[in-house]
Amino acid sequence: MARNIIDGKKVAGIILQQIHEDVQEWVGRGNRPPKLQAILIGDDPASRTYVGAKTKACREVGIESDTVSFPDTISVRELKEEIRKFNRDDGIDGILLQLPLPGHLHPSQVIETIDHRKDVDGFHPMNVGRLAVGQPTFRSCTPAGILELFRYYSVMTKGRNAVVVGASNIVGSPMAIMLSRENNSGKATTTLCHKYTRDLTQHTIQADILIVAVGSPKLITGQMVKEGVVVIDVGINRLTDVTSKKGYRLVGDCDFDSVSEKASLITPVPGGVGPMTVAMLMKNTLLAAKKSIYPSKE
Ligand code: BQF
Repeated sequence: MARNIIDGKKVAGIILQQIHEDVQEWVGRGNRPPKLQAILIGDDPASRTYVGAKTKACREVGIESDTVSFPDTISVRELKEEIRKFNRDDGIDGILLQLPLPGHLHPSQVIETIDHRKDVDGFHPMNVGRLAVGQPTFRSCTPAGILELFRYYSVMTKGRNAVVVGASNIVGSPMAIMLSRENNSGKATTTLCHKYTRDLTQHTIQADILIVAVGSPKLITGQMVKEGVVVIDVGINRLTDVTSKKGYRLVGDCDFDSVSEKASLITPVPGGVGPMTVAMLMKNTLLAAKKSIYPSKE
């Protein structure tokens, strides 16, 4: 790999190896293996791929997993009832509701049904709220994985200008919280840009650290960033490509060629942030099994 390219696959592998050892130790002390319950709704091929990647990671680290699939015609009531069964099941530590949901199911309404102690995605308002006030919590996997990459590559965030583009509940918003907070966190001067931001370049050009999670291919070009910037590209966009065997190729939200010329570090797509997201889900599932965030009352 070129010297300025972040190898997310490698770092995720190191983290998964550590989690595997931690799981073995946990089981060696007489505990049952952690278990992740995945819920897949509809037949979106990308969603199926993501669930497959997660259950494969589970196998690699010794976490048990089960996947239930429901048709995209399932009602809110039925889905909530299924989730409540998993909430009550003591053999399940973490519940993964694969997103996006079909249009008639509102994610926030369904996510609130998940027991916050099993919310290994970190999307429940209880966990987001605890993140915002600096309490221990299940952290959203993608932003948590990005902080791990900073740790591995010794990217200092304290006092620096971090610019996040995209304000989703999954990535941008929790990323901005993690970067901006003072305690056990990023300590960065943080700007959160979104679709109403006027003159995006005015903000991105100031960034020491730029995180882009929009879903818009090549939104960020070399002219929009300054020399030496650290760029984290969260976008995964499928572009039609008849010359590739799958019929498409993946590109990020950055124009890699022009941005990488100026960046001191940059994540590729694929092989950048994606594998870290999956690794952090494994970490959260182990934390759930150990009841590390929410100790059970005796
Ligand atoms: C890689 C996701 C958009 C919408 C819903 C490895 C993943 C992706 C890429 C992965 C993602 C993206 C996930 C790579 C989970 C990350 O090698 O580059 C792993 O499995 N992800 C998801 O569950 O839902 C999404 C992106």
